[in-house]
Amino acid sequence: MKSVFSLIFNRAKRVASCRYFSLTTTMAKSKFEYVKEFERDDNCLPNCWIVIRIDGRNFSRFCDTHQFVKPNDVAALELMNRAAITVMEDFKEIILGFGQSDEYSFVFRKDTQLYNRRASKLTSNVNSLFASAYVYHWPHYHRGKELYYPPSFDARLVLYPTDKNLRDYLAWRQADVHINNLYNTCFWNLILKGKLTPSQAEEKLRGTLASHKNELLFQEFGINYNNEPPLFRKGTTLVRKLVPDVTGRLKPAVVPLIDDIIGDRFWKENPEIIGLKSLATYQPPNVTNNVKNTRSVSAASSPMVAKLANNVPPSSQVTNINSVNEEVQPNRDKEINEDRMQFESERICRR
Ligand SMILES: Nc1nc2c(ncn2[C@@H]2O[C@H](COP(=O)(O)OP(=O)(O)OP(=O)(O)O)[C@@H](O)[C@H]2O)c(=O)[nH]1
Ligand SMILES: [Mg+2]
Repeated sequence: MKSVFSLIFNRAKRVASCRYFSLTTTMAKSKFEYVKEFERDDNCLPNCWIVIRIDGRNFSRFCDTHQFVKPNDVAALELMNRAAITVMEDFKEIILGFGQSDEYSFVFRKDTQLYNRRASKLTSNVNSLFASAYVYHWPHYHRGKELYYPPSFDARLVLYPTDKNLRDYLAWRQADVHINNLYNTCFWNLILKGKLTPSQAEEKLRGTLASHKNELLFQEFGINYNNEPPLFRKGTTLVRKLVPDVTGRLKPAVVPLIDDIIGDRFWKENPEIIGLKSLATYQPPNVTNNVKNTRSVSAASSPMVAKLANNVPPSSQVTNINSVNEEVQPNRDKEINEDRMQFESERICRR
């Protein structure tokens, strides 16, 4: 009798404790869940290009600490490209990347539904993958050079409602490469070869136009600015193409190009990018007509980047034959435009 009673009692106790447990957890959920109400929706507007730009935080110090070559460190630029390629290999809805110095821009398809177009999700995921890839690939690009402290990047997301807005954004970033690089090439030549102090070099360049800087480089140092490596003058554009693998089968790959993306030609030759069409097959540039470009760029491309685009040789992979004409025959209009851009640019960075 006693044992039957204790059996019933224990059972009742178990049921009661289970009920109590589920009641308290339910209560806890309902009691605290209200905090979710503080979260705001940040979905991007539909049908707009989503651009995320990351930028190295205090990279002036980071580059000094790690003794990057001034004004352009090829290994550092290639590492930026490698980190960006990692991002694009993961986020397949990025249609184009553009990078220079310590920054990279990523353009998402305007119809992407990734993360329900939530701005914070997109921005933070792209940014953190870029930063971790930068650190992950550091040893390969800076062989034997210690990474003294973890780099970090800021990130912003901007929406561009029209194709023109997007192209103007990319043109703005590429014009920035040109303005900064021309200034920096003059600045460091004045210091390293001209033996001026940084403040003397700064004084000498203050208020000068692009045409004047071109002249200064040529007259004082025998440098034709147009022969400087295209990587330094134009930045890197990452696009998706179909590239033959070792067996000849076409596979999608992220391909680094060094090309003018300000003018119409690039967009006419690669209409699938903005048109959101199927990938086009990568067309290696005509090597005969591309000697000048190949020479200067091959020094700036790595076997690693070449491997990424499925065995396309580095020199052909990152050049474009059509940019040769622009470089050989810079016209006056272009120069005037550059001068104007320079005046308009309030941010001229010195390295
Ligand atoms: N030596 C060297 N420095 C570079 C190179 N690329 C970028 N940098 C440095 O990175 C800086 C990038 O400019 P900013 O992004 O405006 O400056 P920042 O110091 O990163 O400052 P915040 O972005 O505002 O945090 C340049 O001014 C250079 O100091 C390179 O190839 N060589
Ligand atoms: Mg920066």
